[in-house]
Amino acid sequence: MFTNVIVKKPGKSYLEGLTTSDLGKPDYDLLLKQHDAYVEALEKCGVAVTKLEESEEFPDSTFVEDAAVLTPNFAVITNPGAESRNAETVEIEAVTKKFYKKFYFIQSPGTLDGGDVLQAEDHFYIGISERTNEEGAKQLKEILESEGYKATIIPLKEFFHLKTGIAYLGNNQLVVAGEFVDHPAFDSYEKIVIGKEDEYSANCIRMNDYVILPSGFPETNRKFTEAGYQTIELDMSEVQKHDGGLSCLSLRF
Ligand code: CIR
Repeated sequence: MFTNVIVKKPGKSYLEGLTTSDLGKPDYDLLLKQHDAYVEALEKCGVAVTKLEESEEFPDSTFVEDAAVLTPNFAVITNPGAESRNAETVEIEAVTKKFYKKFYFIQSPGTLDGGDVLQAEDHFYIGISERTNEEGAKQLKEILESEGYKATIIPLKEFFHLKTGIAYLGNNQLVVAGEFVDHPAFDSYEKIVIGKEDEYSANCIRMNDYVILPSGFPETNRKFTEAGYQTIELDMSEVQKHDGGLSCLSLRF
């Protein structure tokens, strides 16, 4: 069960943020509406939502997931791999201090984005990506193992972040797309496989009694419903334009 979530309103500078997509310029007013709907959906899932104000100096800072890895007993402040995002951790460290006493830090030359970290019960998977380097992944693995968790490092081939293509729903069930469908690291899980054309919907979040997924993927929704989950669909078009997904917009703990 999650009881808390941290989100951050996107600023106007979001439009100047990082992206590799060719989906066009985001519409800021629509983005704000989509962000409000996201917060509303989280509230429906029964969590207390801490809402941070926008900060124009950090265009990508609405993607709060990348600045920390939160577990029940401790917080890890990351060292985000994109230069323009690196200092987003200052605010996230300050706000997580309201909830946590025990902190760890990923240190340079290690870099790590929270989007590269997936927790499945007591096992963490850590992607090595354009943003998370081997040193950062190793540091996190050591921290997690020192706290009694298992940790596996997964070098990525295609996905932007690990969680771009994988989600954990609970009950030993993973949602997997692309390079993770046949990845041996996930052999012991029951898998809901997402096809190539629905890949964006692999970044979904299990929030207490619900699974939240992006709208426009009826096949994914059907698979989740058949697996027994109640679903909430959210329009994520303006977030997707800047390489973001549902998980990126919140820290859940
Ligand atoms: C970036 O390039 O950093 C942002 N435009 C998107 C970050 C998405 N975050 C995530 O997948 N955890």
